[in-house]
Amino acid sequence: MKKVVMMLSILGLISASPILAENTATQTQAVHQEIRPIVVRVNGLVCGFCAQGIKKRLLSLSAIQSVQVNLGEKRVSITLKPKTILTDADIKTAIQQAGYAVVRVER
Ligand SMILES: [Cu+2]
Repeated sequence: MKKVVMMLSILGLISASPILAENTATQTQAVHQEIRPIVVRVNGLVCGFCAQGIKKRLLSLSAIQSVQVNLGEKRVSITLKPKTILTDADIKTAIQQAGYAVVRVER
């Protein structure tokens, strides 16, 4: 009986933690939809203002579900909507239109 109570309190702690819950959700999505983000290295991406400009431009493309920017690594992660296609050229054009240059696209 003691064991059951302990298990329940551990489970309670896990579900109460938003960070762990988010990680679990991301992993579940990766397994079920097999969607891996496209990683784009961007030159000149140095501050939050750059990040917002790039995000806004990319999110205006209908194939893109979400955009995450890592300023430290000058990296933009793009997640596509299911059953959509986005070419490297599409990405390069959009980022150029935002005023930045793509170093490379990693898939
Ligand atoms: Cu900036």
